[in-house]
Amino acid sequence: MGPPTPTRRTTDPPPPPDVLFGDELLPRPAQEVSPGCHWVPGWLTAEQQCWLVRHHADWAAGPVPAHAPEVHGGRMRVTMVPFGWVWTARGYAALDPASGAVPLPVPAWMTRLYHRALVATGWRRADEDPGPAPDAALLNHYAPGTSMGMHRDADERTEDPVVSLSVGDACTFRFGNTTTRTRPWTDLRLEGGDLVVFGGAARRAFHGVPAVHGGTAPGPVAAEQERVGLPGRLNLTLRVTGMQR
Ligand SMILES: O=C(O)CCC(=O)C(=O)O
Repeated sequence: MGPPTPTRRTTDPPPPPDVLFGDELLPRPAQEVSPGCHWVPGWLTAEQQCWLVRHHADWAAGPVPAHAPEVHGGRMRVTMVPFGWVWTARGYAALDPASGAVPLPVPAWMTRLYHRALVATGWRRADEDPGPAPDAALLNHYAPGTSMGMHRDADERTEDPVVSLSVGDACTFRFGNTTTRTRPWTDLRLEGGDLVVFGGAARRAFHGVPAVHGGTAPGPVAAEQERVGLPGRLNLTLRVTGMQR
């Protein structure tokens, strides 16, 4: 379910061979990258991505404003908008330590996306109880040239899978192993619209984003990003923390 292939008129000049035989025209089947890590290319439509881009500024304004958290004395390069719980390097907090504000609740549409993503990747059947709702979401913005180091999602008290959605520019997503930040790992090129879900044996695997590839967003999404002044990549992650209030 990728962006539509542009139709050519017979009077158009033939495309150059690098376009005619471009890698982007190869199908990208869903795959299990490593046991428990599932990748579904093109899961979000361009329209859904545009909607997320359009609303980013509303969420980024607060109550907990978009911010780059401090980790080990340094500032992350990615800005985050939290929903449900505020992620900090010391774990999840009910209030934003900087502003004292309570984050927005996780909206119903994110819960629906979480449950649909688990069905799409085989973690649940469509006809069974959908399981717990995500109670923490992070909307990350990667400006062009930014990255995220290798880390693992270890602050949640449950083993429920993490759902991760890409919007806008493509990135290199590095999915590693559960014991070290180093190899073995697999580098995936995630395009805008791709879904990754990791749970089970992959739930605590190290992962990161070493590169965002500027100017690669699907056409209509790039146009919306330009319109609202939000170049780069968005990533929405949905998690079940197991935290009690
Ligand atoms: O941007 C991504 O694809 C991954 C984000 C991530 O690793 C995180 O939020 O923990």
